[in-house]
Parts: sequence; C-alpha cells; structure tokens
Amino acid sequence: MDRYNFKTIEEKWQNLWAKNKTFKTKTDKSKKKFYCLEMFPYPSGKIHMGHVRNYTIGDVLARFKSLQGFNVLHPMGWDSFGMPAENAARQNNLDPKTWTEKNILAMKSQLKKLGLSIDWDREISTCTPEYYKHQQAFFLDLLEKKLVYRKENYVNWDPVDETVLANEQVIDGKGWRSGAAVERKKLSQWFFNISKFSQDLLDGLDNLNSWPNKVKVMQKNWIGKSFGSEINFKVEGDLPVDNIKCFTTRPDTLFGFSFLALSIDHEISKFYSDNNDFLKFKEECSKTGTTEEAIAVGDKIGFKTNLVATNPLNPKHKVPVFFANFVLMDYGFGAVFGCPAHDQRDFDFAKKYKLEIKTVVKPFNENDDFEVKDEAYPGPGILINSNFLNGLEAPDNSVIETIKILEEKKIGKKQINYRLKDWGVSRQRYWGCPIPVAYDEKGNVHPIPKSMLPVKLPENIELKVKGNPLDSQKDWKEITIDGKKLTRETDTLDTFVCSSWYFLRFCSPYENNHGFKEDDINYWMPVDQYIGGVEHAILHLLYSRFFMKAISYNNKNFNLEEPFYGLFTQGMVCHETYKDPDNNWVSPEEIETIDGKKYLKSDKSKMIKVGPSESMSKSKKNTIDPENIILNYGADAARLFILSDSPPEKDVQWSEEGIVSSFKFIQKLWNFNSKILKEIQKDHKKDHDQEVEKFTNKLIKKVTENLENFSYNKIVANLHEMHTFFSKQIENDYTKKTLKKNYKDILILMSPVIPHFANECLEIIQSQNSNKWPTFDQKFIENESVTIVIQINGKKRGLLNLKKDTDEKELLSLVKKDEKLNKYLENKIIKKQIFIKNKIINLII
Ligand code: ANZ
Repeated sequence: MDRYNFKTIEEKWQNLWAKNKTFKTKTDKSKKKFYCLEMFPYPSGKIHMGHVRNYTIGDVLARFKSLQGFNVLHPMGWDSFGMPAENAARQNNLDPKTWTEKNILAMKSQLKKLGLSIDWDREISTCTPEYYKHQQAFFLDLLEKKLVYRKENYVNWDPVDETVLANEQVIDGKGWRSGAAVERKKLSQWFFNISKFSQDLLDGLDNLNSWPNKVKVMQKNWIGKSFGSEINFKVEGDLPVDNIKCFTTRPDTLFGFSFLALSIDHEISKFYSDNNDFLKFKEECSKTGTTEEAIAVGDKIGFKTNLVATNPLNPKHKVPVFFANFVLMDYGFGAVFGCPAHDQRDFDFAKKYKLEIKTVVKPFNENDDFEVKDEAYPGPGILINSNFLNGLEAPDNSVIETIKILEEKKIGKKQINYRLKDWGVSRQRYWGCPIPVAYDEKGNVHPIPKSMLPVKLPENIELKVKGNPLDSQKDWKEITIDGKKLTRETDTLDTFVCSSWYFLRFCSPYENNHGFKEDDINYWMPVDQYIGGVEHAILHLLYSRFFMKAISYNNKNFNLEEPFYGLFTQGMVCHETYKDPDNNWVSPEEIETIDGKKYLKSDKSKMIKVGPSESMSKSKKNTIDPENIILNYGADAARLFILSDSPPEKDVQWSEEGIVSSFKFIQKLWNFNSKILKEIQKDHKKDHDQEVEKFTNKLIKKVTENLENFSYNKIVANLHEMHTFFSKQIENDYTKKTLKKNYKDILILMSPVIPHFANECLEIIQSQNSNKWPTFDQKFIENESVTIVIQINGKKRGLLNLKKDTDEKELLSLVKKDEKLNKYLENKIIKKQIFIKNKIINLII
C-alpha cells in the first residue's frame, strides 16, 4: 500500500497557501462577509493544546464559510503586553521586547504548521507602537468624554507582582496571575467608567441570541442589579451627625433591625482620624482583600461608635452604630442596616458582639413562634413580629409594600443598585501601554497632545528595581508641552485594555491615522463568530462590550452596539494525570507502557499511579506538546483527533490511542483514495444504481448541518460512515462522471477538518479551482419511502409502501384503512403485534 506522506504533503500545501496568499481578504462590499475570530494568544513561546483546539475549531468554520462563498476574515495577532515578559526578562537579563518578539516568531511558525487559514497580512501585536498609539488616542477620547477619570481609592494590591488588580482579576482573594493573597491599598488610579453603562450592558445581553446562556448569566450576575430602597436613619450621639443613609434590598425586615454598620471609609470616619483604637481597627481591616468574596469568608469585625440609630418604623427602637469590615464603601451608601436573623453576615456579626437577633420572617411551613437559631434564614416566607407588616408574603409583596410605606412617610424611596464597579486600569508595570498624560507640579492632569502620540515605552531600561521600572526613568519622565515642564504618568494600562478593541484593528491593520477605518468597520463588524475559553466570560468579554459603548458614546461616526454577534466557548483539553511512587507528578513522555501497566522510563522498577483526567496544566505535568504531535502524526491527524472525541463545547480527553487512531484513519482514507481513482479509471458505461448519489447528498446535508451547529465531532463520525459505505459500494459499476462528482463533493466536505489531505486528493482528481461547498438535491432527501411487509398470523398478506420511519401506531391504522388487508382483521381481536421498524409487522389474531 502507498503510504500517506503527511510531512511532504502538509508542507507543500502550507507553502502553497503562503506563496499564493490564499487567505488574504479585502473589504469588498459586493460580497457577503463572515468575520471569524478566535481569542488571540499571549506569546508565551509555545502553543499548547488549548490553542490547538481553539484555533482548529475556528479554522474549520472559516474554511467552511469561505467554501460557501463568504468573504471570510480570519486574522491572528498577539496579546503581547503583560507581566510574564517582564518577569522572564528580569530573570534572564533580557529586554521584554526581544523576549516577546522571539516568542511570537516561534509560536507563529507552530500555528502555521497546523495549517490554519489565517490572513497573516493582518497580523497585529499589541506591544508595538503602531498598535498602542491608537489605544492611547482612544484613551484621550474617553478622557475628553469623561469616561476615564482618576481617583484615590482602595485597590486590590498584589504584593508579589507589586501591582494593582481589577476586581475581576482577583479570584478567591488571590491575584489571578501570581496567586498571592491580595491586600487593600489606597492609591491614585485611573478608572474607566464602566458602571455608567451597567443598564446598557445588561439590556444588551437580551439581544445576544447566539451567545451561550451560561456566559450571559455570568455577566448578568457580575453586573448585579438589585432592586430595593434607600432608607434614611435618624442618629443621635456625640458627633455632629443626624442621619445616615443605607441601601437595602430587604426594607421589609426593618423590625429585625439590631445594629447599623458603616464602612471604615464612610465619611463619619473622619471624626475618628486621630482615634488610635479606630486606626488600629482600620489596619486590621486592611488585611482582608477588597473583594466581596474575601470579605464574605473573612472574620466579621467591628468598631463601636457612640452613636445610636432609630428604627424609622418604630421610633422607640434604638440600636448601636458600628464600623464594620464587611461593609463596602463603593456599594450603596457604604452603610448597612443589620438584620441578623435574615442575613448571614449580620448574623455572624451579631453573635460576635452579642446583639439582638429578632426573627421577622418565618418559612411558609413554620408556625408564628419560629425562631432563627444557628444560622440566618434569608429565604422566602411570611412576615412575623413586624407589627403592621405582619402576614405579608416575603420578599415579593413585603418589599414593595414596605417601600410604599417608607415613601409615604418620606423616610426612604425605591432604588436600583448595580454591583459593577468602575474598571481600574492603572498598572505599576513597565511592559504595558503608557498612559498618555502628564502632570504639572500641582498634580493637575495634562493630556499628551494627539500629535505627540505614540508615547513610546523607553527601551533597554533597568528592570531589576522594586516596583515600577518606569519611575526611575528620569529622562523619559520629563517632558515639555507648550513650554510647560511636566512629568509623565508612569503607570501603564491593564493589558485587558489592549484586548478590548483588537478585533477592530484587524479590520484596518494598516490605517495610520486612526485605530480603524470607518468603512472597514461598517463592513466587517460585528465579529460573526467569536471563539474562546469560558474563563473570559466576565473579564475580556465584558470589557470589550464596554469599550464599544464607550467609543460609540457621543460619536456620530461610530455606533457599534455589540462587538461579537456569535460566541462559542470551547471546552478544555484534558489528560490523565500520573504520579510516581514518591507522589511526584510525572509527564506522559516519561512513561512507558509494558503489558498494559505504566512504568517510569528512566527506572522501570517504578510503577506509575494513574490519576483522573484533568485539564492540561504545567503544574500537574499532564501536558502534551502539540509540536511533537504534529511532527509524529501530522497536523490533519491532530485536527481530526481534537475534534473527534467530544462536542467542541465539552472537555476533550487526549489519549495516545486516540491520536494514533486518527492518524490511521487518514491512512485509510488515503488507501480509499487510491481505490476510488482506480474505479474512476474503469469508467463504466452505466451507473449500477443511485445509492452513491443518494448517500453523498445525505452526507452533504448532515455535514453542513453539523458545521452550522458546531457538532464537529459528528462530522468526524460522518466521515467514518462515508468510508465504510463507499469502500463497499464503489465495487459496483459506476460511470467516471458519477464517481468523480461524488468523490469531489466528499473531499470538499472533508476539507475544513483535514485541509491538507483533502486538497491533495482534490488536486489528484484535478479539481482545484472551482471548489465550492456542495449543495444537496432534495429529491434524494425527501420522499424517502420503504416497503413494509404485512403479516397476519405469520403469513404475508400484503406490502405497504410508506414514509420511512412510520411508527407502529400509524402503520396499524394504515393497515386497517387498506381494504384488502382489513378483510383479515374484521371482527378479530389482535392479541399480539411484532413490529420491526421500516421492515415488517406481524399481527397475531
Ligand atoms: C438589610 C438587610 C436585611 C439586607 C436582610 C439583606 C438581608 P444585594 O442584593 O447584593 O444588592 N448592603 C448594602 N450596602 C452594602 C455595602 N455598602 N456593603 C455591604 N453590604 C451592603 O445586597 C443588598 C444588601 O447588601 C442590602 O440589603 C444590605 O443588607 C447589604 F435580611 O439590608 B440588606
């Protein structure tokens, strides 16, 4: 048998595509566009299996759409600013730019080996001045529109990376990159006013019909809209304060009020600025991070003031006022009325400070003497111990009723709050986009004129300093604008800013005067299909949506509601995990299998413990290097396998057996190719039957549908079916014309998944230039009928020609309607019926 030489063939096609600029795209309004985009990678130096999966899924779609005649934009670029470059450069005494550029070259060559249909002419890299120049211009636009501002605020401080993190970048109280416990620190920071668009961002989700629901739910929760009321509490004591405002979603629980708690930054704290006990308490509080999660799980601690607050629904009822660490300054009014029986934080706090816990809601199935004991009861029920509110159904009716009362009494009013906070974008790092502003001696902000952009990062600087290396760049920092001596901002922008608009840049990568050309944007945007990991559900996907709203804001020339029309989130690539007898992680490459058991290659006396399959990660050493896979099995086999195992949205289990079997299948297809070529040459006079044609048409329908629905794993199954069917069928006589036409269609169906193989075969049957996605003929799909044998008491009494898949009940009623057959059944009882779908029914009477 002729061996399929994937190395030569894949290389040949990759060179041809590159030479002919096959995937080059132009803005062409006469053609229907399709913008297919996968999340661009961070240039770490090597691609991993996650990239292989993400980009294969995108490539299959891009190739399919282009065969369907769409003008497909399928670009690739590099999210190339960020900490790893700075860290690596520091460790190896290198320049982050050199390190990044080297990595980009290495990864680009790896991606090319996958045979991706990428328009490399549109490649962009966010760390180049050609890119960040426009980002700086956007920043200045937003500054002018007051969508960017500077304020002193508590921030999440990552003590390891020595930088500020956005709330979205703090996961379980730890820095998303360093894993260090995040601290609170007060710093002057730049913020994007994302919260201004809370309602717009929420409303927009309703129109994103081609987004996975789970992502929309995550964004919705993150934006966190709450309905409730503000309440004005009268306070008395030794301070010049007579009322405090609180936001609450549960005004109906006011009769369970037992303390009032303030954030340590509440304006009342100014009266305690020289109180040592308070300052100590504040310091204690700064040990917990600023995120809600950190606060929720941390100890609840308080500092008692001499103030007392009055219950607005019962003026005789007075409670103490505390500062408490669980009250956030930037939510509501930075003040909470505590109802321990129905809120767990308040409950924990009340237990600690021995405060009253009064039950005011009972679950529906409890009596009026129900009492909260070991934990708060936040659930629904009926109001009790609440005077004139008793008996109301909580929370739906009771909240609305209470708000009415509060509004009548003018002590409170209805209010809507959002959890979404403004996006802090300042980073105290070198390797990022410089923020294009400077300060005068008084600290006033001066935007750098657009004509002076880009504000370039200084090169070849000393990185081995603590904190931000830009701070020590005296020459760079000093700048004169209009004769005024100013000092540059040394913070750089969060790299998530770079990825919030890169999809616009792909539309006009060479436009020099602006980030994009309107014409290009109007044609290409929105991205028709965006593909990436679900881990970006909140961060990147929310920021990008905000950025479009921010650019569109007060802008006649740009009005893009949403950046991504369709979103697909692919699953992880998983692999078994291995440990040696000493419990050290072992990589699959260090293992040898002997008689079905796994041993350490270097010491065959050591048997390996096989652990569960988990998503590939360096720390567990269960990664597989895509480059080796491509080298040993070829890109098509890698693509085929990564799609074959499970639906793209689910996790895929990588296994050696799996890739080997994909590899073998391609070899089988190659043998099949030789066989069919021989049959084509025979050129029989007449077609034996229409089965070949029928099968191909059905296959076209199935593969097209599976592509439209992202059921890519089913396409691989379809190809196996095809191989089984045709291997036998073509031994019958068919004309050259029939065989060639059908085989060509089949090869085109294969080409999105295994493009090198399919194109090679298409070339062999001399079909290169007119390759269009095939359409199927309805006549082979519809009117599918079958002949069913009707037996009565085991004897054949007739045949019925019926629609395929007619069910038993319908068949019986048709038998009864048939005059000839019904004669046998008249006045008889059917005791038993044996039915084999599409074949036979036997009625025992
Ligand atoms: C009294 C109450 C009673 C509350 C009860 C809840 C349950 P969501 O739904 O997330 O919007 N709250 C208000 N401002 C706060 C702040 N700055 N820091 C911390 N917590 C704050 O949460 C609204 C609830 O969070 C509010 O309703 C308030 O506690 C608390 F049985 O008021 B509630």
